[in-house]
Amino acid sequence: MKDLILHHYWPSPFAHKIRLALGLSGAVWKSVEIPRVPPKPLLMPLTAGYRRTPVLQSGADVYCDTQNIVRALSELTDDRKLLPDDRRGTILAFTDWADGAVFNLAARVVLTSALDTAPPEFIQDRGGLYFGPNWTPQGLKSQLPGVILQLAAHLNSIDQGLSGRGGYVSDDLSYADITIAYLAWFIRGRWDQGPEFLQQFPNIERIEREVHAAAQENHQELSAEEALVIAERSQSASPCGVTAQCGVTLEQGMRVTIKPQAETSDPPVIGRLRYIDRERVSIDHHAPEVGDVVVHLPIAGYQIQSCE
Ligand SMILES: N[C@@H](CCC(=O)N[C@@H](CS)C(=O)NCC(=O)O)C(=O)O
Repeated sequence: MKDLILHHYWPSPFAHKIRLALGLSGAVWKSVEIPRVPPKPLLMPLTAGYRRTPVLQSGADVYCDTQNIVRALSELTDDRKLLPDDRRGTILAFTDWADGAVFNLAARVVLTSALDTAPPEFIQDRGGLYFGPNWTPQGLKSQLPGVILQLAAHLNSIDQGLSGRGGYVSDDLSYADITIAYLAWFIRGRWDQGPEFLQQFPNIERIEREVHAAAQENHQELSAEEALVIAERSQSASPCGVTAQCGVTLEQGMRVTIKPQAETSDPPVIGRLRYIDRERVSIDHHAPEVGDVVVHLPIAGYQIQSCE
């Protein structure tokens, strides 16, 4: 297996999810630190425009979005612990909801409480990513009590789902539990009332402790420049082909743009369509710094459009 290279920064909650996943599967990985806000000049050549954190690189294959990264990780390491075959669909549906609805509420709480202290460019950037173009600081502040209530309602249902079982979908810890653990880690660490708020959810706190205790720490530092050289010297292992699907007219080789389905300020990812299955879309991308690479994104949650 090629080296697993994680492009991330340490305070990122989504990156923490993947660090926990790497830790639970016992993988050795390389850490490349990237900036918290654009520009990200040593990441963009790899990602064809994808700017979010984290990104997982394996040679000349570049995996964007944590749902996609976890699926790739389980394939690359041939380890089914995170996504056991008989629970895979349930876990992916749960984590999709948690990363969307629940994370968004947690991000609102964290960002609202940081409005007067965090650097303005950080607030501006994250507001556009998570709340669309029309958000205002006053709007966030006046909605805060209702947002906390919604967050507590969702966490309460997760907490109830955990009673009487070791993990969320079975007695063994899986990617579902990692998702619960990263949300708790984010709320605890970035909101001053987070530790007190979480005490209402003892099962979530237990999962947070157990996942962190089970995750092994096994990384080495790598420079962003070295990561680009590794991509340049590698060849993608990605398959080609666009599986026919009812009503879909996209074809291999078409130039496409890929953007999150939600209204966000994310720039589009642009490239030539290489591969599509039920879950993943892959595009060919070329940049002088890395030569030819293949960028992989999930299909669920992203809009793929021909731009020929
Ligand atoms: N759906 C994405 C969301 C990732 C995400 O929003 N990550 C945050 C950091 S926790 C981010 O990208 N923030 C902006 C940035 O890092 O430039 C995933 O699952 O990977």
